[in-house]
Amino acid sequence: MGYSKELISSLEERAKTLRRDVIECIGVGVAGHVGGSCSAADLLAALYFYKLKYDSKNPEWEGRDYFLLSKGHVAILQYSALAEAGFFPVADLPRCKEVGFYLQGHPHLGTPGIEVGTGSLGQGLSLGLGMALGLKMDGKPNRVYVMVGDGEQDEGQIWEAAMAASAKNADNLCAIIDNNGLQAQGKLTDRLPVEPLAGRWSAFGWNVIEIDGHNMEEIVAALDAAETYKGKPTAIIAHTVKGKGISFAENQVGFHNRALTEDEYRQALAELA
Ligand SMILES: Cc1ncc(C[n+]2csc(CCOP(=O)(O)OP(=O)(O)O)c2C)c(N)n1
Repeated sequence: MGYSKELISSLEERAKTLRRDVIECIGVGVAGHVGGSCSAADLLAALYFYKLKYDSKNPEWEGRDYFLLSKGHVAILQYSALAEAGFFPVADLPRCKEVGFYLQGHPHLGTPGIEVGTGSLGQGLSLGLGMALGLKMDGKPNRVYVMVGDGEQDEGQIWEAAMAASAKNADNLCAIIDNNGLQAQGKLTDRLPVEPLAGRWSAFGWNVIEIDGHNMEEIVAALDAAETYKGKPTAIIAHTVKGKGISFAENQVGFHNRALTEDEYRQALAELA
């Protein structure tokens, strides 16, 4: 696809660093969202270190692109990306969730690089659409990216936003669906199935791109294609594995938000070394 090996391997390395940051931040004996962070780590690495325009020393820079983590329960992954990108010190990550600290369990306004508060699932795409339409009205070229969980699509508000975005030709909006097949307590297929996903998004009027969400070349190509597509918003359906990169956590529902034992913590870091 024409991307240099150096670019792809540097982004893969970034993704590994993000996974390591997440594990170090969660630590031992305290619940943390290992699964949904690791499924989305490659996607966030490509967003923060390839695609998004930002100035980490001036988070309010007018020329920036907007990234909204609608599946806000994996805030820790976004904090890791923001810290590695220079928005705040990496050394602050382990203080996440400390009472009164600027890194809370879900993204909130006041943390450098966070555009909206999320965590109550279903709201991020509507918020992103509002931003995208506002940018269009002002004639600005900035783009808006929203990461949505696959289980999160059980929220009806997602589909209201999807319908409105295509009706308004919001081609500066890109939804990235982390399609890891699991939600908090089971498989989507056993709970509320969302397939056929590509057919649904395209029926709602979106340009749809399906990729392997752990293949860095496919990820950057999809982000580039979304940027140049005109007339419709783009949904990137990223097929991922919950817990990716940590063998004992991969595709395990228990690791949605489970505490790590000392042994698991050490093994996870060893696998991500
Ligand atoms: C409105 C709302 N209902 C319930 C929850 C609790 N909750 C947190 S994560 C989660 C599962 C989300 O599944 P998915 O979107 O697939 O996330 P992932 O598997 O990628 O972590 C639920 C139900 C919530 N945060 N918000």
